[in-house]
Amino acid sequence: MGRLTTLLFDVDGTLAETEEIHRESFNRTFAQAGLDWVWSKQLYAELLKVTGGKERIRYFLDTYLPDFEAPMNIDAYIAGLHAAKTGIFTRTVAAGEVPLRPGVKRLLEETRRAGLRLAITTTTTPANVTALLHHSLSPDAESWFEVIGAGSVVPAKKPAPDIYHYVMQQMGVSPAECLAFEDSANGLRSARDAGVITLVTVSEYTRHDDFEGAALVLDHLGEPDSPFTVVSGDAGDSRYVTVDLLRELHSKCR
Ligand code: XBP
Ligand code: MG
Repeated sequence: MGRLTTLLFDVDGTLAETEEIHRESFNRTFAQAGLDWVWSKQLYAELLKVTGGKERIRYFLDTYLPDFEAPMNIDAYIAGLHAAKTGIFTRTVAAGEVPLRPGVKRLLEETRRAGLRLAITTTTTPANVTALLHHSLSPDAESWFEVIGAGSVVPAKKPAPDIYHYVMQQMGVSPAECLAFEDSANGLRSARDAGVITLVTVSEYTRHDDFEGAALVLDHLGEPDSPFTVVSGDAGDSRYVTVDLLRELHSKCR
């Protein structure tokens, strides 16, 4: 049985409720490009089943606008739209408009004091991670994470386990010594298929996902004055996530 040494954090929906900012960034990009595409909340909830912004645009076109003719090679066109969208998203984050979810900063600071190793395992574009860590967590926060596994650094995005395999390989750790934090069924599947125990905090677009296989499902990580609600699993007498709770969860699930 491995002792818990390493925590692996998803970004969108886990560190912060970012998907509405992504959706607005996509829509502003489409408008600036002279396109009449508008992704409503309802449509975006369906499109979120496809991870990766470029893959999501491609799925949208294939599914809803199969006759769309791009003014250039379609992959280059999508890449151009996505680069513009990333610029809008990172500028929004840099303006300080994206708060971290409850308990995230408190728990990260506690895990660092406890000597646990930290990494990021996300589908999102690296520039988005840099902006969020710098502007919403701390100017030096990128250095808190030994590896930032993000975007197209792996061939297959979540729910494939590639990003978890990549980050654990870069850190030289085994799945048995890790615990993952996720918010979606895609993310949970990715972590579980990589053999990693996973704690889920549901987010605004994922609260109705199937979280079978999660060690614990909460509404958020909690604060001393703002306890979490257990959606499924057993958190004992804990009312907010601490290093002790993570260690209990890890030893119980190995
Ligand atoms: C969530 C995603 C990302 C974001 C959009 O990533 O699937 O695609 O929705 O970001 P995770 P990009 O939950 O793994 O952090 O447009 O940069 O992909
Ligand atoms: Mg996520």
